[in-house]
Amino acid sequence: MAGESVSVDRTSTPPEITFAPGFNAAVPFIDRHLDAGRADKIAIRTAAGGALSYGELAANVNRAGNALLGIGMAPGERLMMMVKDCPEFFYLFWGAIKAGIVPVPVNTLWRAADYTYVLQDSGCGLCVYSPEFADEVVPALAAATPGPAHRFAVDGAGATMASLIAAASPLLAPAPASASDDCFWLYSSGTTGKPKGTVHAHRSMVVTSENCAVGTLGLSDDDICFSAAKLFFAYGLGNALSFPLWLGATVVLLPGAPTPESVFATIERHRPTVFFGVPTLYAALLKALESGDADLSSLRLCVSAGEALPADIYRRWKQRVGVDILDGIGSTEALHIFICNRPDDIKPGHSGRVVPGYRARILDAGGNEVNPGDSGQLMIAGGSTAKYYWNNPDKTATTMVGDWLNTGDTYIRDEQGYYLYCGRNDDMMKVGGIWCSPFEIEAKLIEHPKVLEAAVVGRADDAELIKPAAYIVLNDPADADDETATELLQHCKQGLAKYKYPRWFNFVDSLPKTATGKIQRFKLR
Ligand code: 3UK
Repeated sequence: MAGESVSVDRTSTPPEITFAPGFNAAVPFIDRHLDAGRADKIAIRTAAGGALSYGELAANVNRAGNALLGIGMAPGERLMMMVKDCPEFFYLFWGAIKAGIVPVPVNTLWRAADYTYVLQDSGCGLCVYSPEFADEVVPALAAATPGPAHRFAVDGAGATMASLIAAASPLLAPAPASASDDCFWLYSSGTTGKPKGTVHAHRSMVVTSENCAVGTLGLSDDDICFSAAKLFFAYGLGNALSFPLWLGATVVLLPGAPTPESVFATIERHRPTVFFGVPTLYAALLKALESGDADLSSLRLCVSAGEALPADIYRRWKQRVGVDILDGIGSTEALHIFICNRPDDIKPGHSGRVVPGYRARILDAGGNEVNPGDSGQLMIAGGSTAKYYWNNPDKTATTMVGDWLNTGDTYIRDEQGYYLYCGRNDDMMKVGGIWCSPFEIEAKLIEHPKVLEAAVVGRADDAELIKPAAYIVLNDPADADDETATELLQHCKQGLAKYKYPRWFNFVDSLPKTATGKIQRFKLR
């Protein structure tokens, strides 16, 4: 069946992917496994102990698709999902796609005002939410004008999505689509401005799975994947939903917040082979390992994305856990990682090299490609980039330029082709007329044993000139004094260019972050 819908020739690099006319992404990700003899293989395990086979998954995807059509959803209409990491997320997401409906998973940590905005912006016909999020979603549904015609909790009392799914037929033919048709949206989590509905085609998940999961990370159907990054995030959606289902592997779902306790308990119980996290979480896990122990022996590979992984965290993890963390940069617009370290090719403190299947260019202010060693704007191109931003032709025009996607990141490529992250373009500082990367200073601060996390932003001094200011979370808050500030200053002056040392040290309890763990430097400015 999959052979008919999409074929992949892996004898070339990048692999050649050919989509058949009528291609619907649900066919190779869900239905193919029945033909491939995986009906009884476990597709999904839940942290609490549930297990679901590929056969059951396929039947429930069909039921969900039929339930959505039964409610009156029409092909092309949007389904807004505020759903935690659970099997129903899979049923709804894939059931919608199979029925030609467009799922739009959104951040489950948002507040009512954010939901009101996306309910209106998307013009969705149905909103489905986990009851845990009702306090924020229900008021948003009341406030949205116009709001969706239909709304259901996933489960709980009364008529729920779960009861509609259970009552629906397990047979559903895929809606004919094409590789370039709209398939699903994700709202990109910008640090400024309103979130933008980022529209992905049916081909996108096939391309990220082949380029990243198969071609770069080397995952296979033997792997058990566990992503601390949630499914609503493009990173989590790849790690835990598209990659395992492309490979015929198994995914472990943790519905709640990823804390060191819950992450370690899940790894010990389900013994995943691959773990996906963000740098902040790796730092917290390392801190927890200082005073406790955890059996992480099942892991063969760890992956980090979302923000740059400091070399110090990479080294400490490698030393303590004995496993590499592969850092890679991805984005909602590219859907997943497009520059990445590889199991046999790691440059700590760097994002790695371009993932086969993507092209990258670093441009100066005049739009010309810079020389190796010089910084500029990173542009990327490849088969998984978003088609457009919903309702936002201006942002579409400035971000998606022909085949190229403007990442908004400043990068340096060295002679060997390794990419070094230098910050968001909007976070870069000019200090004494020279570009200065907050990330470089943060990485230096994090090396200091007293520092847990650090964020650096530009602040104007008495002369109204921008200088770096540091916000620091200490491992031990009792260390917050002038003596520590002096120690950190000395530490920064060793090894950093003179203009780069922070002029102010602010000790704080926590740093403002997006739901996906990115430091919101603009909040500190
Ligand atoms: C930054 C990184 C340095 C960078 C994402 C993996 O993060 C993801 O998507 P978002 O749309 O943010 C994209 C922006 O985040 N970034 C991400 N990874 C790194 N910076 N090193 C990294 N390793 O500014 C980028 O433009 O939230 C990550 C897979 C899918 C994703 N959507």
